[in-house]
Amino acid sequence: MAKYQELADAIIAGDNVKSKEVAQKLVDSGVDSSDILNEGLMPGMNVVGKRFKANEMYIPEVLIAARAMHAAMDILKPLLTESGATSKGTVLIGTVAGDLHDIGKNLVVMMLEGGGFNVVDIGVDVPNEKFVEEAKKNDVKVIGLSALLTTTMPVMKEVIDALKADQDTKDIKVVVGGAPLTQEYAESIGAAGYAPDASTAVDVTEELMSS
Ligand code: B1M
Repeated sequence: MAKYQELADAIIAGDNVKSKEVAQKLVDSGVDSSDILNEGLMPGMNVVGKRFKANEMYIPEVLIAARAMHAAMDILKPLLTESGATSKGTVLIGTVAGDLHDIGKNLVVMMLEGGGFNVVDIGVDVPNEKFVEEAKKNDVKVIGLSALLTTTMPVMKEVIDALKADQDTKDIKVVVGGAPLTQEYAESIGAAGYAPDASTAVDVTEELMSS
């Protein structure tokens, strides 16, 4: 029987053919889809996150690992939905208005998905009111904002203020990230969390979801 470690290793190695094959073998041998997710896929992406943080893996390798994760997820997703397995919660994420940078945001999305969250990615250059609208449409507990420009950092505060001003979204926690940001800046604009990298974004989101 295929093993969880084999799946984790395929993801770390970025082998999308192998990750799909191992996930399928595990499913065929009767292993529960959430166990495959929790014991194979997530540990694999955890290692990727840690190595990326430690500069032992670089962006292209992380993207290739994410592709392998998605290949395995293609097998698991229908089964997870069927079995009613719940994710760790829904995160809405986007790059703020005026900002087109999305490489970092996409890494955060991949790590969050690999970490077991349901992610609604609304793209780049997102108007402030769209964050509020989408938060209402989806059952969102945490919102992630990304900004790479010093000129778009202040837009994050506008989004946070707009969420706080609306009765339906005022309690949603916001986590912010992007190269020019700091913990101090995040605090000064009223964000509930700050993550300097994609791996920390998963940890911070987990904390905010459970708080
Ligand atoms: Co632009 N750009 N860019 N750019 N660009 C920077 C950011 C810049 C620092 C380059 C420079 O001048 N040295 C500079 C900003 C200067 C400033 O604001 N002070 C800059 C500029 C000026 C511009 C333009 C204005 C250039 C122009 O047109 N004159 C223009 C603006 C367009 C716009 O957004 N309106 C522009 C355009 C572009 C491209 C389109 C060409 C391209 C973006 C392509 C894309 O994203 N699809 C681009 C790129 C690639 C860069 C650099 C080179 C790389 C950014 C990147 O992807 N880094 C960048 C210079 C640099 O950083 N060396 C630069 C890799 C990525 C993995 O890191 O995004 O930091 P990062 O994400 C990290 C963390 O920050 C964190 O996790 C990620 C993974 O660890 N993180 C989060 C990010 N978001 C998070 C959200 C979270 C949590 C963590 O929670 C939700």
